[in-house]
Amino acid sequence: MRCHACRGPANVEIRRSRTAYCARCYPAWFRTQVQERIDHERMFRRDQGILVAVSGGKDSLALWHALTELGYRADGMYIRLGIGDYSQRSQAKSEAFASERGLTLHQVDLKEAQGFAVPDLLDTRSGKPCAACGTVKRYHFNKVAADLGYEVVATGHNLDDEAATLFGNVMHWNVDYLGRQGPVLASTHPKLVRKVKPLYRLSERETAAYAIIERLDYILEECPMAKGAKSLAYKGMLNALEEEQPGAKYGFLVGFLKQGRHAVPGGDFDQATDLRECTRCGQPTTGELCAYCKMADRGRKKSASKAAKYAR
Ligand code: Q46
Ligand code: ZN
Repeated sequence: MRCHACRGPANVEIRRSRTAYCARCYPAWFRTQVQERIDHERMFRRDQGILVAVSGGKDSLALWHALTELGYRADGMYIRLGIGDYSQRSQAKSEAFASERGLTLHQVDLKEAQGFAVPDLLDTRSGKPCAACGTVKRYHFNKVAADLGYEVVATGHNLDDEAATLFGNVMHWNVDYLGRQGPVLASTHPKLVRKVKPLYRLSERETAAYAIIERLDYILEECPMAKGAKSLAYKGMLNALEEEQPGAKYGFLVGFLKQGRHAVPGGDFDQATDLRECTRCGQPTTGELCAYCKMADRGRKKSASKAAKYAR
């Protein structure tokens, strides 16, 4: 195949659009896709401060790289989740990325600041901490962004992530989540920062190709807690379908966003506005105590009982 831009030999094939690019032209194509989504979905403007949620993986580092190359004012934020060696290695990759480019990386150390780590949050039924970990991440990215005056939090969710989430929500008919799934989550409270996903139409393969061609040094291994997660099974199924029908994932997600979402209650996006402030931490919530504060209590208890066991 020939490169769609320069007609030289191609290196990266985009099967769903039957095009391909060489390694020299590919990064510009990728960044054009990102820019086009930012503009089309009115994610943010050039004069706004963006906080990128960084994990040390290819998606978040590719996003941070693309945004800075496109001239946006984007700082990073990393949460030390306390997941053993994996966390240490992903922290090192995130710090190296920032320092090599002179970028600002904010950090929160969960154990130090909150008295628990993600492995203290295992769910009794699933045996996994992922649902709670998601709450931890959303809470701290939002809080740091709001406290430091950023106008938007950008995450590296790609097409594969979004299609797998959609698949899971359809499988379980999570109508509430379906109504909220999209590339932009508006702010409905002064302490709730706007959330955006500029890579949502780019596949994991396309993001990986960008990271490799741009020589980004990212952590290759997956979080050890992800093993056996339902989302991985959904991704596997969607990949098998994609092999047979190039463009299936894209059609599934984009078709839903264009047509399906509006048919779901709450799908036109004006989220709950009856938010008040958590009596303990002051963050927006619908109840008296926010979900994070309740969960953090459980985490601290678990962490203390583990420490007592070791002391014996
Ligand atoms: S970091 Fe957290 Fe993920 Fe690890 S514990 Fe689960 S949710 S798998 S993206
Ligand atoms: Zn709270």
